[in-house]
Amino acid sequence: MEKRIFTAALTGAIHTPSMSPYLPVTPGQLIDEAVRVREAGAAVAHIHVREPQTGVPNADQDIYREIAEQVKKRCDVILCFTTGGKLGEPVENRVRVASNLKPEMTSLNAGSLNFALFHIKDQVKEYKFPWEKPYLEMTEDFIFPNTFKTMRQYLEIIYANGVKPEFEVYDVGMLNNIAFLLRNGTIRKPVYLQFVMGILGGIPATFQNLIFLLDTANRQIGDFQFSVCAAGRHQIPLCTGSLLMGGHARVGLEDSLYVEKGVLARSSAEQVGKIIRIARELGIQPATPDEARGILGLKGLSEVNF
Ligand code: KMH
Ligand code: ZN
Repeated sequence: MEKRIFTAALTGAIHTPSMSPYLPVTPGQLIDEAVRVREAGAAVAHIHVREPQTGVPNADQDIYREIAEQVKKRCDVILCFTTGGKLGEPVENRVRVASNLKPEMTSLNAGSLNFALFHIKDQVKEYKFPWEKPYLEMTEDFIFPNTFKTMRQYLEIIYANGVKPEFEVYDVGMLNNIAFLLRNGTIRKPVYLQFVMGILGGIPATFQNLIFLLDTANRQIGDFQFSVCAAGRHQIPLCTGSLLMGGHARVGLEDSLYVEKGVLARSSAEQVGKIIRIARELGIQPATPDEARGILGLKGLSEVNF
């Protein structure tokens, strides 16, 4: 039986609290969600944090630490912390979690893009918090900055702290960025790619595009591990495509609030359960966290700073 890594992205920085009552916001909710997705079969939980009262995404180092320590007490899930943070977070804040917690893994966004959410603002009938609508609206004029200098500086910090970068690839040109940074020695092999498909400003979530991404990565990078996540209704189809093409899969409320058409997911664990049911039908088993550590070459929980 083939083992694949299932990741759950618990809250992210795209959706706002008015979009779903199930979006975890407080440290307690995020800790419980991390344990739940592990129980459902995920090996990795991708972590963003938010201001507990209002749900504004932030990069609060105390909240990251609280989540890391409490989750570690309760289960062995791999924690992959975001270095993307909220839209508009200063670049120097986003990477601090790598040096503070020295986790097994963080995200590393592989290039800049128009990260646009303004088109979803009308899906919400009534906003609970005054920050939500302006946060979505400002993205009409927003570039998510991940310059070559930022990527180099982040990678220096990440590797110095024994962290494995998970490269978030939103479009095909970002594979060129990774290939360049491999050639000049900034990135170390083995490479782990997370294809993030269907963001407005990035590559559309289609099977043709997934094949195009994989084909380009094969030519530009050579050997790599990859996972796929996709926005909204594309989540489960593209994750299934990844499994069929030899990849891993990421689900979670960061990427989609639904578990099926018109039905809000009550937890990221429901989406984990769904993709793992599909995987088993395909003869694929979920890797345990320790098996995922082996596949990705992670240092292990004994080496983290929490
Ligand atoms: N926060 C978004 C701009 C990551 O976690 O590194 C992108 C994001 C990626 O969530
Ligand atoms: Zn994220």
